[in-house]
Amino acid sequence: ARGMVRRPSLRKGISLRGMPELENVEEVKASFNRHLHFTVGKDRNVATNIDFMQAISMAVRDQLIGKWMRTQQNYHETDPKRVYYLSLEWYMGRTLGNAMLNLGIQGSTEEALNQLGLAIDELEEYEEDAGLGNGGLGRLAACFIDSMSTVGLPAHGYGIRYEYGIFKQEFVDGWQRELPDNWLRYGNPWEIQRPESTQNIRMYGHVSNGKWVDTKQVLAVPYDTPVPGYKNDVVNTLRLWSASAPVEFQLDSFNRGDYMGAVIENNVAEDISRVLYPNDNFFEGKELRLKQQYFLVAASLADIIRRHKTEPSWKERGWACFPDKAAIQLNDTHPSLAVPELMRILIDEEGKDWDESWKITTSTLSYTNHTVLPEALERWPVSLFEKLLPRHLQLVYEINHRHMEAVKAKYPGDNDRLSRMSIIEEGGGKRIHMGYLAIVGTHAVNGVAALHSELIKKTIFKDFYEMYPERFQNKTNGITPRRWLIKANPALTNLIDEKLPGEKWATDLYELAKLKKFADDKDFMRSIQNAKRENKLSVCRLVAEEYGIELDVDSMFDCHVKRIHEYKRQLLNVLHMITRYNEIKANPDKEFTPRTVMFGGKCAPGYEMAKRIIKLINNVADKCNNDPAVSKYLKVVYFENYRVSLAEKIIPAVDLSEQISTAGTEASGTGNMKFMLNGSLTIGTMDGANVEMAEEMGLENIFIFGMDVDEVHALGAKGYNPHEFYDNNATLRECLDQIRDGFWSPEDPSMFSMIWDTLMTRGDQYMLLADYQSYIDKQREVDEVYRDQKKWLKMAIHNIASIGKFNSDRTIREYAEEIWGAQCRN
Ligand code: IMP
Ligand code: B1N
Repeated sequence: ARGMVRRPSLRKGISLRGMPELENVEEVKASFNRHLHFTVGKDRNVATNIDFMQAISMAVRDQLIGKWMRTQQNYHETDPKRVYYLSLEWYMGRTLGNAMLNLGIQGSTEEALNQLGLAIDELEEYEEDAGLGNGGLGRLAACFIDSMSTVGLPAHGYGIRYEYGIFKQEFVDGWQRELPDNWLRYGNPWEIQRPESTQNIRMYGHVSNGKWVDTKQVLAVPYDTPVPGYKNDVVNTLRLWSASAPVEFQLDSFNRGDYMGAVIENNVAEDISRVLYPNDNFFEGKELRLKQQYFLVAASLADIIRRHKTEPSWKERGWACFPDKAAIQLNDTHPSLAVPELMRILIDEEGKDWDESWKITTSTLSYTNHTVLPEALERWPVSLFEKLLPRHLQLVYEINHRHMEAVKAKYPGDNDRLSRMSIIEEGGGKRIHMGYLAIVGTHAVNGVAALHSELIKKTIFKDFYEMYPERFQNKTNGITPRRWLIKANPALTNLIDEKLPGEKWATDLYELAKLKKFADDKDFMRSIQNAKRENKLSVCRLVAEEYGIELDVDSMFDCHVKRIHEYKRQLLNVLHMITRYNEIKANPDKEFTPRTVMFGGKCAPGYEMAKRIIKLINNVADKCNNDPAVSKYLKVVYFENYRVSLAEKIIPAVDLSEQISTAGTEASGTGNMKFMLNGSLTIGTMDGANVEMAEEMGLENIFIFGMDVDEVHALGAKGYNPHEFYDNNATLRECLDQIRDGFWSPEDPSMFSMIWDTLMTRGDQYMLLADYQSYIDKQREVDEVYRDQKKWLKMAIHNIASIGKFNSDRTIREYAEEIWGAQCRN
């Protein structure tokens, strides 16, 4: 019949953790059939694969609902301290596979569908990614909410239900093209609309006699998604707000009798949750973005306060209990309007005085910084603020006034410091520095890796660290081993299960240290090699199907996947590929270690330089892949539309992970950890969490190259001149000249002149040339080790066994203990 999947599953026996239970199999079958019939409204003859996927999703969702209600009811009854994670981005990816895994019903579901002639792993491919994020920051929120449920924290995620997530990337002639991500087109079986919990949000207007009046209204309608912990019966909630126009929205137009016009104008209000801003590590000061931020903050705070007012502790102590019962984490400064908004609620609506309000606000809120890049720091023009949030602007001024008084009292006469520390930046149009506001208005600020947390104390927030040293903390990022190992890599999971029976390691990754004793074990090494090969073969099939390129499964899979950004230095990788190309062409009889260099990643639609870098990679790929003399040693693949679900396929198949940012620029990185967990070796700089990975695995097990942070700063201070490196390095010079002269763009010789200019005439901000030779040398060493598969495998096993620290459960326990004061129940 049409659209039916009849082949047996590719997933060979899902190990012990997913053993089908007969009872459950029957229940899943019945539930699937019921949903197909009654919810989807189709029978087997006309149902499509999307219908099947939706029916099985609802059957799985049903199994979550009871646990979900019991969890929430239990929170209500026991009234524990709750954690609220506010984020403009939630990069969740797909939900079905993860839900089955965490419920422990993978095996039963697979078996049930198998008996119905359907393959679960194929149906899973029909689910759209929830792409409500750009990259690391949004995916971190997703890993964190998985971990918060798994460690048993009473936690709630809050975000925006964007109608369009991160754009779909296509290549046209090697250039990136952006297409809208209409992820809700077929409906979303995982969300439940809660119109009864709608919040009314106000904006614009003005302040008169201390009152915020003449405001425009917009409704925030919540949609809840259940977030199950790993086999612990806990189900927390991710609540995403959708904008909707109230009846009064266009009252003027209605009154004028312009009914049609008024209804059509509703779009303006509903635009607030239309689309995710596609910037990573970049601040774009657009009014609509500020509206999104306020919309999230206002709706979430109102909902949080509404909830606490129904709790028993409130009846006894009122607002005094609030900081004891709620911890609100701000994911970067994007939701930092929470500071003035909570102050507004307390002062204007609850009638509290300033001091009490300030105490409640600062002791409830805390802030995570994710970047030191100046172009990413949010500095909103006061004029925009004044227009959209006039009352909040007054409050920010008052906060700054009191803050300035405190600075004066601590540093009498130090006027330089005073002006440096002002939340309001003067000169060239006043701006509000949201980072400073977030530090002043919270009790804790943390960086996301040890190096990064030290850097913010020494650079962007130095004055604030000197004034409030006790507020500054580190919380090294982590990743969830459920999605990134057990779900993504069943082959490796099975091997670990054989050595470490039981469920312990799935939540305590430190358990994997016990694998160290097998790093020399011949059988285990062979099994690990076979698992990697199996995963590589899957990617070979994918690449053959999608791009018609035949890959050599035994070549080294060298992989650079992340957002395209100059600081991440994809260009440095390109220089390595070109160097290789030139070397192969110059030495036709020489043998090389075969490599497949893989790229993946989107760039912001307006980022010109990044767009050229993408085109350059695609041109290099074409030339290498179509030259038989080169392609036997060097193939290049640029995966289109890299996203969470594609990462789950690629990462388990990789031999070498590229983590090559200029030291001091990548706050943490989390992709680095995903590769390490999946048995790739890393070539990288001493940046972000790479530093701690090197510490955990030992410098002998990672390929570290290039300048460290101190050297980068020293070179910058002394005056960096890329020409010195160009003049003194013939192979480097050849690569750069080729880029300048059109060797890589015969269709338009000046196509990449912008890249040349950036490096050679505009100062090479990220110091690629300074790290070039060190990188090339280290890549040679990588080749050598790869030829010694025994050594390679030993290192890979040792790396996997050293992953413990990078479990996001560990990160979340530290937040709970050291920032939130909340109890983990598991
Ligand atoms: P919320 O946390 O207020 O959004 O409510 C979520 C869930 O908590 C509800 O669906 C109930 O399970 C439970 N709950 C909240 N308030 C009450 C109450 O007053 N009585 C009983 N259960 C409640
Ligand atoms: O946050 C990740 C880190 O692992 C990465 O190193 C870091 O680059 C990333 C503005 C950002 N920092 N800042 C952003 C995203 C969107 C936006 O509009 C900034 N993303 C990061 C998790 O800690």
